[in-house]
Amino acid sequence: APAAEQALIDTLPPGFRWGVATSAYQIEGAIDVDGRTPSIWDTFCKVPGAIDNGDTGDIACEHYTRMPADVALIKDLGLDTYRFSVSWPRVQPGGRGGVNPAGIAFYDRLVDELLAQGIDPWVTLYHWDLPQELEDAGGWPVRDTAYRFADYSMLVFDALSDRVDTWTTLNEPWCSAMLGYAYGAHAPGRKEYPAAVAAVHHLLLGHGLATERMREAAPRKLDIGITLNAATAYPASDLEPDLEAARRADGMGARLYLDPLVHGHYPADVIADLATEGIEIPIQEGDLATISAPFDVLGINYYFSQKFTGFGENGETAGEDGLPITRTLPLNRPRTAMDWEIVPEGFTDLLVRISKDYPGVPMVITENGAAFEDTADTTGYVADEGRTAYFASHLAAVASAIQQGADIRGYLAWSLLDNFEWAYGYDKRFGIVRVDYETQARIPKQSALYLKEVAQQHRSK
Ligand code: GBH
Repeated sequence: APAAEQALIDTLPPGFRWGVATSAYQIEGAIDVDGRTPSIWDTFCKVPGAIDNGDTGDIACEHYTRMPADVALIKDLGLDTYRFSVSWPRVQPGGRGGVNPAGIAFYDRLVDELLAQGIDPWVTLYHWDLPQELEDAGGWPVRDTAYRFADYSMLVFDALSDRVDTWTTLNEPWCSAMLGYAYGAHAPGRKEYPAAVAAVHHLLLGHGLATERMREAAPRKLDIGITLNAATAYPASDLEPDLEAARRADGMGARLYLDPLVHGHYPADVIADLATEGIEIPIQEGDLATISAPFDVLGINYYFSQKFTGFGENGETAGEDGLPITRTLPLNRPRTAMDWEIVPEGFTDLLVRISKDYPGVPMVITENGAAFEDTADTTGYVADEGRTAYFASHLAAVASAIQQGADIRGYLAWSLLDNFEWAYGYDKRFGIVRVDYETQARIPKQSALYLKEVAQQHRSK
């Protein structure tokens, strides 16, 4: 890493956690074995045009059968934490009723394998694979789904909490709600904005219900939390419409989640914005107390930040619908293969800001990483300088935030393996380990060795 970045990385505090993350549908494959039923992603992948190249998670990285070797890989990389998600339709087919012994057995073996290798297991209960039967009953826009989620969570908790210390309820509820129900880019592919806002509330309610029940049943002190995707929304200028656009983007992207979780109320400005569109959050009595149940760790997934303007192309400040314009403008930075701009200082700004506005909430970076068009040499080695540089600059950004007072306890890279990148299919590679999809061979990239070294150096200090 450049000297200035390395100097910052050297200041990361003792006890800082190093790891990698994955999610079930993106790596497991084996979609129809051991009693698993379809999730909304199995269904969505069959919709023509929904996924680039017509890709599906049917086979993915075959992690379901290759799990022990994948755990050995994490061990070889010298990382101390592995964050994985549990597939709801494996553990509780159809989303209701008792546990499916064959389904939970996989995670039982995974946890044992991790512990045997000295790796700390970190469970995410929901990384977007809702059982299709629950979507058929209305999905997240329907209140009952929150209760179904809490019941499912307890099935997993009862099976694994004797060995797992760290629990995340939801991964990025913004994505589940907005990409899934407003923009239609993710499963279930609906485009119904009011339903998406209801989904936000029911996801948060599900988080709160599950948190309360897990806390109650916890056999010892455990870390329970939620993971949010967040970014810094920079205004394009100090002009009122630009400031307003950044406020709205930050409101819908971050505060709509953080405020109820930490402060126990939805942000008044966002409620007012929604009201102008005739949308009301379906809050019932007691919901906000449940949603703001104390939690131990806030997971932050960061990829990039954006600049916002409230002006349209012709200087207008309202769209044809009469609503204010919120539009992104380029920051003119280098981009990853996702076309996402590389904005490490947006990471620092985000973390410092969260630590000020939501004090007393310890954070862990539960995902950070980048897709690049990796090329392998004749030996298969992948010299992914772009990704390696991305990790270095973003680790330095985390260290800088800590210097400025943010309480950040660890860093988990996204992702262990190249995998099924949702609507982009297998074309976009986020892995620190290359997957050859013909042979399923795993080939560590340069960035994996970089992370191994940084973690080693840090521990030896
Ligand atoms: C994560 O989502 C996922 O948790 C993970 O499964 C996935 O593989 C990984 O990222 C890589 O994509 O301009 O409207 O898109 C991150 C998804 C992408 C959500 C950027 C916020 C910015 C808002 N994030 N997005 S938008």
